[in-house]
Amino acid sequence: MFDRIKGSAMPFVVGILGGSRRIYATALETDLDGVWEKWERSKNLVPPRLVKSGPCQDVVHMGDEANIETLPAAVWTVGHDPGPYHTSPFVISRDPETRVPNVGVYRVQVKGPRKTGLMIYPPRNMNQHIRKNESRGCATEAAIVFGTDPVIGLTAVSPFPYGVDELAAAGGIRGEPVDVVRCLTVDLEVPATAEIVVEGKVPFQAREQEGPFGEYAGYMGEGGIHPVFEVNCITHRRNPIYQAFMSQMPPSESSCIKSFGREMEVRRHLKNNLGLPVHDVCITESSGATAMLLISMRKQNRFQPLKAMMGAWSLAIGVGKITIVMDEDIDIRDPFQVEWALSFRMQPAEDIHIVRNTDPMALDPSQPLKDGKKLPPTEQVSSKIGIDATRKFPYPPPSVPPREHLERVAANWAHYGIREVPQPRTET
Ligand SMILES: Cc1cc2nc3c(=O)[nH]c(=O)nc-3n(C[C@H](O)[C@H](O)[C@H](O)COP(=O)(O)O)c2cc1C
Ligand SMILES: [Mn+2]
Repeated sequence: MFDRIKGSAMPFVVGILGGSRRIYATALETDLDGVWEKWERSKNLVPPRLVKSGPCQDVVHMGDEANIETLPAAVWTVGHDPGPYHTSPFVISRDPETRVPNVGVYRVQVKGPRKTGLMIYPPRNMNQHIRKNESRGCATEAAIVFGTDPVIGLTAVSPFPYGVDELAAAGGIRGEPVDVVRCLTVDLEVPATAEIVVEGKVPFQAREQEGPFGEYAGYMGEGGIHPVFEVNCITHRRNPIYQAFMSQMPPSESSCIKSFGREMEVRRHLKNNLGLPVHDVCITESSGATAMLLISMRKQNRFQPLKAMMGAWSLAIGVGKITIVMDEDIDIRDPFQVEWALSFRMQPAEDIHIVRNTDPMALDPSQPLKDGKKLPPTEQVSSKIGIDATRKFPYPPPSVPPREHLERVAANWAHYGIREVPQPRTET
């Protein structure tokens, strides 16, 4: 938390939801092993509860008084970004037909005191609201919320199916409804205890250049044509705290959050839908939580490693440009062990599968050029590599002393007069 920000009275916090895997677990009020179970609770939707008033509306700035430039948004990639961005906006909007709300994180580029960009990828849920509204010539009302109960932030960055209200999913994780208050100028409800709420709309067909922005892959992205948002009013707590996500070059808060969510999605699909004996799934942060997918399994036959790769590739999330399947004794979160498995359980001529004509990863700068020019995302084609680094037949015993010996030595370490006591490696 930074509490002396030049040009703003508000303190600025960053890294509070995904500064590390431990922080992420803490945000869900559990430990690393409890994260999966907490997320499973998000399936029991608990609709929000409407209350009369809330601290998020203690202070109200209407019309020209509502200046979004007073919020302490940062310039993240100095020298490359055109200006400040809000990286942790929980954007709430509503389906005009079903009235079901949605919460998503879509970055907000500050463009003026009452005008911002809203970078929404085509498959995102809010796009459907905009499309439906614009088919009737209407604007799309939205509320941009900063600083909430952590479970709301974590559901807002997770892709629930269209039609699921992320606030109801957050209620499921919490085990009690999220209290919401009505907005003052738009037909929406926002979490009553939020720090800051910016109400406004995407005017009918308002689109403009958005970006460039320092992207998840660790390179600048050019941006593109995206919706524009106009501010009606800003409400906030009496002494609000402003929240941002650290993104850009991995590892980052963004890569931590994404890897957790995507690992759980791949694991759920491989285990629950395909019945594969998967032990662990890791999507590395160095790959922007996208490119490198590691799977360990206690395989029951020689076909399952390839099935696991294909199962993961068939998901819409586009992960695993490089996918490696290993036996369950390998700790796939330890790069040393992964390289050991690749070195001695894999034959390049036999165990590597290259699949062509697959969907590309967004913003992958290695995407091939055509006639020296970058192709637009819709015309890009990529490929995938899958490596089966599981043992194909019985192996000799590993060249390590018995585990009891190692544990006895570790337990006696201090007794030998050596001060630092290392943790014994219990994996073989
Ligand atoms: C730190 C962070 C920043 C993100 N920024 C954007 C963004 O600018 N635009 C976007 O379309 N998705 C972005 N996402 C992904 C969406 O938030 C995510 O897909 C979410 O599920 C969207 O909500 P929806 O499924 O209700 O559309 C970001 C995710 C994270 C973790
Ligand atoms: Mn959604």
